[in-house]
Amino acid sequence: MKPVIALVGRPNVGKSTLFNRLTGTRDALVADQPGLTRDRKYGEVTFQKRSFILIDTGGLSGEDEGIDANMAKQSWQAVEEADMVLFLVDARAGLGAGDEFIAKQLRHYGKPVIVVVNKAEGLTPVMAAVEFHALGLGEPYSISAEHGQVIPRLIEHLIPE
Ligand SMILES: Nc1nc2c(ncn2[C@@H]2O[C@H](COP(=O)(O)OP(=O)(O)O)[C@@H](O)[C@H]2O)c(=O)[nH]1
Ligand SMILES: [Mg+2]
Repeated sequence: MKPVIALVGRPNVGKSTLFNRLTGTRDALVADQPGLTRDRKYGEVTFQKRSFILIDTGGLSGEDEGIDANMAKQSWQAVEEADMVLFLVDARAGLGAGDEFIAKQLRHYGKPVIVVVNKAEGLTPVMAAVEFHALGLGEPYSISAEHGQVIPRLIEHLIPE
């Protein structure tokens, strides 16, 4: 079975940009993979000899009430389905209370989490990542979903051969 990786984070951090970049235009055919539902946005990523299923999610605001409640529920269900979580944060916006809320919730699931610092183009990876160490989820990994050059390295980092 292919590993399943969920993308979570606040709205506007670049989850869908990364999803689209990684999956291209191919929609995943996941009907025959047990444990996945059709309600969420899945994509299949193939890179070199690696292949995995990626789940895009709507975004977690920190409050997650009212109309955001269903979106949040979908996001946490994606985490439940996943073998690994990519927690996207925004280097330009910096660390916010919403990020801390998500980090706290993620700990309850006990899944491997990689903090991915997006929008890091033009910043040194170390500078972009520095404040996100405070999330307590390990070494943050800096990328630019829009500019994309570091994406192959991200995949190698996620699924070492
Ligand atoms: N500067 C910069 N902007 C980005 C990057 N990735 C995404 N964005 C922008 O951030 C905004 C939100 O992106 P989106 O993928 O919709 O975020 P989502 O809400 O987390 O899915 C859009 O305007 C993107 O163009 C990046 O690597 N660098
Ligand atoms: Mg999105």
